[in-house]
Amino acid sequence: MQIGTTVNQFLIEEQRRLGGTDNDLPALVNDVVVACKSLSHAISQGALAGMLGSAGVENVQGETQKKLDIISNDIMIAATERGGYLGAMASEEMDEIYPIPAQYPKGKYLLLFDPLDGSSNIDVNISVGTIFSILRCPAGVTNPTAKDFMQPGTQQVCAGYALYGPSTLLVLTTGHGVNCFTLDKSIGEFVLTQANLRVPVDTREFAINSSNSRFWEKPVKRYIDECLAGKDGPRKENFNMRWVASMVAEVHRILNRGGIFMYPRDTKDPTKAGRLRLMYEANPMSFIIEQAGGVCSTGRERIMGVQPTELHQRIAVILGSKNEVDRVVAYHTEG
Ligand code: AFP
Repeated sequence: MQIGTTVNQFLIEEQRRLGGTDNDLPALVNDVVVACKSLSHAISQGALAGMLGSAGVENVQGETQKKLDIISNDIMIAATERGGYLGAMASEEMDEIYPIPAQYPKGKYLLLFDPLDGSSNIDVNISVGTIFSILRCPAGVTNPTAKDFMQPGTQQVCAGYALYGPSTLLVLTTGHGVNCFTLDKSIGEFVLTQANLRVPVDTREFAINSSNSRFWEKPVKRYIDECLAGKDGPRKENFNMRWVASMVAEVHRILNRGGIFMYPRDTKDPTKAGRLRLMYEANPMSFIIEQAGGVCSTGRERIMGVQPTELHQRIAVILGSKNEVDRVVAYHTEG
């Protein structure tokens, strides 16, 4: 019987191929993978296990937490806090960083995650995901604080997401390309199903929440209006639109067939630089998209080049097929 390449085998073989000797990173990713397998089961139970609905409390973002937001956060912590690979972790669902408890060994990595992205979809059975990013603890730091997490996206050593859809997928990069694994429930392992994913440089499909159009800045409005004008407009092409309201699902679609995803800065709340969070949404997704040949920008600068100042800071996100993102950036430059 042929068993595919598991995530752990893939990472160990990648280390061997690259001459790496760090077995902690594959082991840490394996702990994250265990959390994603557990989450996949919990999410698939839905109402049967009383998993749906609101938890009746708000998170640091001021958003009402779903029961599964809290459960998924707890699962990720429980799966990763004991391994000895982390100095601390940070989550969309926790105000402050989570230092590794004294009873467990500490390690050289920092883990950041959005444990349940797209959770507003969970009660209506639409795909959701988990996004994670791994940074190194700064040299000599044994008790990391929030300031040790303030590293630009270019410092990530690994990023990935799990997509809980018709099948459960894990997409991963360690800086050497992007690979996709599918959960084979008959053996309880994610096995390699797509190697070296590449984002097509061109697309005729955009993803944006158009209900915000009255708040958009001029360059974004110009780009979308041109797409909507179709063959009779300046683009001389018809465009399609998608909006799932789960970033993980949008990014996965773009990885597979191209596209441009936009959650730009807008005037809806001038105090916010955007809706999405830099550290555990924009940066890991940017690492993945860039590793697959795509482009990720705020419209004015490369997302992974942004120096973070706060753990939960928000940022504008325009990512996907190179030629379309470049066009939107050019429109921002033109003003
Ligand atoms: P939730 O996790 O609160 O559902 O937000 C999902 C998300 O962060 C991202 O995954 C979506 O692309 C985006 O927000 C959807 O935002 P809108 O609800 O404004 O469309």
